[in-house]
Amino acid sequence: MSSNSRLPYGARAQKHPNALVRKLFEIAEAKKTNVVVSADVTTTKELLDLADRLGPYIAVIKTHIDILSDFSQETITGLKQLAEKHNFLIFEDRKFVDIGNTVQKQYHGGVLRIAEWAHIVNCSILPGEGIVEALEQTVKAKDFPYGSERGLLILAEMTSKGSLATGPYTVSSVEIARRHRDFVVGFVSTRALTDVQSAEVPRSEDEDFVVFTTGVNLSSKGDKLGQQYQTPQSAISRGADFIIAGRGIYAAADPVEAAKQYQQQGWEAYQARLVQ
Ligand code: 5BU
Repeated sequence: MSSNSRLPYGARAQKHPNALVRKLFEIAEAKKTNVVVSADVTTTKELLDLADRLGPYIAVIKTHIDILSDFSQETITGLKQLAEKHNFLIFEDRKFVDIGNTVQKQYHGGVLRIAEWAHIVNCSILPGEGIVEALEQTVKAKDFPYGSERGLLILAEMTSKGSLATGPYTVSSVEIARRHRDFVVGFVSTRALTDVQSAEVPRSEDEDFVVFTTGVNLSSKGDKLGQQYQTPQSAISRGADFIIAGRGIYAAADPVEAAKQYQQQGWEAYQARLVQ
């Protein structure tokens, strides 16, 4: 466990150089939640309805915008309004994995215009470091208006059975993140990666990457398609700063009650790991 994991979100917010991370930690502290709901529903109505009902209990909403059957401007406008209303951030789980020239178009343009509304996106480093540079260029462009409110997570590990995002791939993820600390705000991983040793890019004293952990579920161990779950307590004790739950919340009989339960358990586990 890193020393940062033992600090309160508020303290990390105060000394973090990245404006988006400061905002994220401030939200967590203000709302007493480290829950990210993965709102994997397939219509705009369901998505906005979930966002509005769960908004008070979450720090971030995670979307797969391309699974909506009726995506339109209304989807974006609605999500943005609810993010303001309930003070949460939007994370589009796009998992970019292509050459720089293509990901720039996928990020900024196209029908989804992800860069306009998603505070956070993620990418795999399978194509090499250029993918991070390309995405970073998009938000650093002079005419891009949301630059300081955009950040990238590197997909350093995956939760599915037999995942190949391990070993040298994970080490490279950390090295690339360390070289792009302006834009890479953290990782999607199943644990903190502060123990990753690299002679090439050693860990610096003041580095504070945010760890988002997917595959969190209170009542299930996995699904029939290879998903593997851990509990909020387990994820947070392994270094997760934010726990991501999908079906555990949105498919529950009462999603609001479920969100409150994840919020409580996530918050208690976070408090338990703080320096006493
Ligand atoms: P679930 O319903 O809690 O299993 O949903 C998990 C979500 O997190 C879903 O949107 C996945 O696409 C996403 N996910 C994941 O499950 N495992 C990973 O390693 C990554 C993303 Br990266």
